Amino acid sequence: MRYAWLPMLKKPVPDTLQRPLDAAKFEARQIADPVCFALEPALGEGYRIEKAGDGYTVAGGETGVLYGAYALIRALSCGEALPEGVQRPYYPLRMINCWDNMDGSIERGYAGRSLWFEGDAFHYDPARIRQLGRMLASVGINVLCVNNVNVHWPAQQLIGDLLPDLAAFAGILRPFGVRLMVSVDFSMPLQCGLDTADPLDSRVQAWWKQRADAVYAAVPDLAGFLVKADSEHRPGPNAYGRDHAQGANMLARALAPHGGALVWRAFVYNCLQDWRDHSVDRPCAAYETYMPLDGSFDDNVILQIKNGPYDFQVREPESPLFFGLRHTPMGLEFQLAQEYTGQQIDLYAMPPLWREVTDAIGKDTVRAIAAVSNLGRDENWFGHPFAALNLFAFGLFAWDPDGDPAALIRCWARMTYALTADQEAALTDLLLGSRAVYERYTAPLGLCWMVRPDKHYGPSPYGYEFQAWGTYNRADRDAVGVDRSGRGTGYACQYPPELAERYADPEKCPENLLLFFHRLPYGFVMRDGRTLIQRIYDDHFEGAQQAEAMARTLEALELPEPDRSEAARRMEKQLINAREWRDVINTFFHRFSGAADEKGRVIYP
Ligand code: GCW
Repeated sequence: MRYAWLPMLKKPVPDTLQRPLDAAKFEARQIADPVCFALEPALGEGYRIEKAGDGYTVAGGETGVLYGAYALIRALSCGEALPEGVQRPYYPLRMINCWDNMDGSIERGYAGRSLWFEGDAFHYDPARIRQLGRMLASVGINVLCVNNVNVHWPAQQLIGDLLPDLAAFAGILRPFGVRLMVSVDFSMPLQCGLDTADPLDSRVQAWWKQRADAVYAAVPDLAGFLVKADSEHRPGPNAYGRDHAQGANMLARALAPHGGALVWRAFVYNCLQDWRDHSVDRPCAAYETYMPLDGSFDDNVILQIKNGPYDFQVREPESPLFFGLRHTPMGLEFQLAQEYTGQQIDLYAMPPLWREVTDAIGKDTVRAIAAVSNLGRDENWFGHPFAALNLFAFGLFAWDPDGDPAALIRCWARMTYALTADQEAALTDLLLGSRAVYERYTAPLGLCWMVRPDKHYGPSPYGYEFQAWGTYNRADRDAVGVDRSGRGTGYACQYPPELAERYADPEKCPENLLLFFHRLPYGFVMRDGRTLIQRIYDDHFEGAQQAEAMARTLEALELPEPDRSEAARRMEKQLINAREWRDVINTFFHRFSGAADEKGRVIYP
């Protein structure tokens, strides 16, 4: 088993080379020889690569020298110029959040079972975990949160009885520069004999302090705790009348003496909403919760915010918190696992999304970047062989957010397959365009949640309409969407004035967000003169057609096995999915609107 994007190297690392640097040297020397390595501890995660005679010198800190070895392999195998001068990561915290449960399942996992949990215990193949470490180091990912943010028993014990096992696991990844983080349960003191988890209770504070001390005695370099609190039935400070700053700071103070970070998720909303009530609008929730707390979080708290205000939907505006918070350290959360974006069956390459988000919010607005992992125990780690791209590119993007999405995709393709120039360009274009195609056949114009409940794969325009999750399209025979301008729920007003004004005006609102911000009649005339309903039909027909074209491109690539068959098998499913979306959504709107398709295509009655 090799890591996903280096099958091009002739020889896998022999098991005798257990030190990551020895392994990296072995790999780098397959590409270029001689390569000399120089340890310069002061460089930390940074590295410098220089041409030296026929070969190269790679200098760096303990982890930097590893990163440098992989950067050299990348540059040479992609035919790119060597990076000049000292290279350092843009974001100090580059993390994957693994939603792995201790029973071996993975919440929203689409690549098999957990790589390290099974049967309510740690259970893994150390050689494979070393491969994982190598894979993460090769793209600069430096933190792995080991368990699901929904902390299910016995995962609480990761910071209790299971500490020795956590320490052993950390020990395997440490030499690769990968530190662990643990998701903790805010109510844990209650399970350990206290009668409260109130963050202002001194016994609770002492309990967490003592816990943190024990954890750091076992894993001295733990990156910190990750917390999902008062969110989707998870316990939190609200139960005691305390706010999220009080909750987060209490935990942060227990970690502070050890240099740990407390990552607090901002994914907070009322998941018991009455669909009849139009006055509550879920996207407003996080801003309402956190804006009043701006400036009250301790320095070692990071508020981790999903890119959009809903939940990794196909198209969302950026969370208004990124524009509003001024005095709160923020982290940006993406999801590599394609929960709402094809589940590692349909193609969906994410680099264009990330770039769009950091361009919109300003890359220096956040100090940390995290992504929900798409890894699993499948032979190829990712289910779909191309889903590897998203982890590969995520690491490099977190290192350098100015990287060009197309270049990241091309680099991955080149390191993974030996393709002709034409094939490589075709694969790059296929992936680069995959997000737009998916958006077209599923949810154009910013319409969210028309997805099958629970599983989140396939169309179901009424699936979330009468539920408690705050996820409504409110379609009727005249119009569709929610008015989020000041005349409606007011969500658009959470943005700074210029943006708020743009979003609030259907004539100025970006078309791909039109139905996110507005409720519009089917006859609304779009900028190119088409009616809204015609645009909905066109997008679904064209999106499904583009998926067919993708299938033809894929076939022509003649990839090596087993990737060829695996990708083809998944593409067949993608086509079925695309047709299903096209027909279900078109029929849904046709039944309401009664409008015929101007082009006379088949819309089922
Ligand atoms: O998207 C939702 C998912 C949940 C997930 C939650 C979250 C871990 O459907 O499975 O729970 O988001 O981000 O907390």
